[in-house]
Amino acid sequence: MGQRGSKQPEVRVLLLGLDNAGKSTLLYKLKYNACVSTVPTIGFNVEMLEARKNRKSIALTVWDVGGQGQMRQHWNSFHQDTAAVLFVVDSSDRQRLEEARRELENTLRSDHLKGRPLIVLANKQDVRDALTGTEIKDQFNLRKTCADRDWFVQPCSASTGVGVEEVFRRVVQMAKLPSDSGAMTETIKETVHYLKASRRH
Ligand SMILES: Nc1nc2c(ncn2[C@@H]2O[C@H](COP(=O)(O)OP(=O)(O)OP(=O)(O)O)[C@@H](O)[C@H]2O)c(=O)[nH]1
Ligand SMILES: [Mg+2]
Repeated sequence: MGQRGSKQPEVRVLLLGLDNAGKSTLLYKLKYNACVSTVPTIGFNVEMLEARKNRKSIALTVWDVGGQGQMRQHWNSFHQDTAAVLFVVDSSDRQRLEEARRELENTLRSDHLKGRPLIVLANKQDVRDALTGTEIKDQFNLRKTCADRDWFVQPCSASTGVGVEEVFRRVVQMAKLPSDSGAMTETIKETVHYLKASRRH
């Protein structure tokens, strides 16, 4: 999290979840209100969204990190200075729900994410027989796992846009504003440096 030259606070939001959950589709729906056709993300996508919080203009930097198996080991290099975590779940994929629960629990163990708000997005609600937000909340045992942080489950469809506006409002409402102005720039530099270095090997 940091501060830009215009003194507009920057708030870093992390989009995580298994591959195929719909993270990139959601990112572009939030940014362009368009249904963009995606390919699996190798690395990350990042977009800046403008918002208002406490009567101030803020910049939400949304980091969408690839969810495939080999990408998950890099998730922790994105944790630092995160103001809120958005964990996207494919609600129509009952078979991978347990895998998603495990990855979420691993993520929440990170020291960098201690006390950070969590929004679980029960995505793909347009698919017939998708699990509801309440079913996902219960299966993830969020009341217990998230006793030490603010959390919320938002049903949505990144494809149709249903619930996406609510996602945006929740993030702005729950994300903590930055306190350390230099940290965000340093984190971006470190992350880009790290990814460039790992591509060379
Ligand atoms: N029906 C439906 N399909 C969706 C929805 N959101 C995403 N999809 C589809 O799910 C597939 C995967 O979407 P992505 O956004 O690429 O998934 P991702 O989470 O970014 O995947 P990785 O980059 O591999 O981690 C695409 O075919 C999307 O069109 C949704 O709300 N409903
Ligand atoms: Mg993606």
